[in-house]
Amino acid sequence: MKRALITGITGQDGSYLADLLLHKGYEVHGVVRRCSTFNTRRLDHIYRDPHDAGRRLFLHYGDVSDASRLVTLLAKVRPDEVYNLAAQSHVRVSFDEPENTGDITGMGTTRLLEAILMSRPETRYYQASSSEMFGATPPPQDESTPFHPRSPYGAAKVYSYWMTRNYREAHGMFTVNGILFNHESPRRGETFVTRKIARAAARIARGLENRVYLGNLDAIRDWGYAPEYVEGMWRMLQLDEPDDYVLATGVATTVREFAEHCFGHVALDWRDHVAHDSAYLRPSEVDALVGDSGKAEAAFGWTAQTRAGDLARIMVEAELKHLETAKAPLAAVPEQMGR
Ligand code: NAP
Ligand code: G4F
Repeated sequence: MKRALITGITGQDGSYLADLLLHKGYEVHGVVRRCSTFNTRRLDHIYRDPHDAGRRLFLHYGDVSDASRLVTLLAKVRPDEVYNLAAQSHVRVSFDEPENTGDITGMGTTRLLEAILMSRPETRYYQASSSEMFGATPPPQDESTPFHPRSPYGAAKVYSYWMTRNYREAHGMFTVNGILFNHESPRRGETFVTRKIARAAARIARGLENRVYLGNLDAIRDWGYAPEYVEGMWRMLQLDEPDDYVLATGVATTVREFAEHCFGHVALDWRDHVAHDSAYLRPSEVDALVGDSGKAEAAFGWTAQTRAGDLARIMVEAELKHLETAKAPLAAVPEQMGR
């Protein structure tokens, strides 16, 4: 039985990756931050009581800011594959917390790579790199496009990208960068724009609120469906040789068009319900990200299947279902936190 360790297992991608690896018969170990509230909501459906015989999901407290903990964890688990998905992953928040973002999204990678090098260097390593690294460089973007990050988050991911390559070149480790364009799902964090819009469209359709405040509606993103992207992560670690790959749909959609899709799905006109708030603008914006994942298709046959219109439908449907089943509809995300 193969053994995998996932940092960021409680996040959107980590939870889908855990689903996939359990389905493939892996023993899955996840690093969870100690919180005063439960942060394992996205894992509820696969969680098994520690006393159950035969369980294959194991959660361990840890933090990528804590190097000694990563060393003891790697020595204990001795995984075949490590997926480093942990990050302060919100671009707007990275302008408020540049140092913390550098520590977690940047230095966290080095701490983890070093712990692997010390304990079991033959471990295969996946780094969650990002299209945000391309920043100001115009689309289409692929593996040879120069980086020009436009946020502390993007800069931290560029650092992690190069550290991942350096451990490959310097120490001969099997390390890969998956350069993933935006990918979304009903498990997306509530303050990312697709989830924020889908959630608002559903709540407005049910009469729970009337307006959603957004920032830049002109931004262009390449939005895919998260479960397809975690399959791509896994495939990268099954190749004969380590390399770096872009995963994207290749389709450009503006924030405005995504709002049109979501509100259209509940027969509403987005213009009646979307208002502007400059609090959601970034000090420097990434205007357009549209990826070319031809290299991944050629190397391991990966292509994105779901496009923005279908994604909007999936996300709005999930929000409507949630409202039907929730005992009391959850409160709106507080404005100050709703980045
Ligand atoms: P996410 O939902 O924000 O999940 C981030 C995960 O990192 C959460 O499990 C979070 O734990 C964990 N984390 C944060 N700080 C940590 C720390 N100090 N130590 C340990 N764990 C920590 O992000 P996602 O959308 O799943 O993305 C997964 C990865 O891919 C991230 O690295 C992200 O930057 C990158 N990425 C995402 C996209 C995308 O479109 N989704 C595109 C390109 C790259 P809590 O649950 O406790 O907060
Ligand atoms: O949903 P977003 O916050 O995602 P963003 O900034 O593209 O970052 C996501 O994708 C990256 C991959 O390219 C990941 F690496 C990163 O971890 C994260 O998952 O914003 C998308 C666009 C931006 O241009 C933003 O300015 O939507 C625009 N936007 C407009 N109004 C808004 C809002 N974004 C947010 N979060 N909230 C708004 O109200």
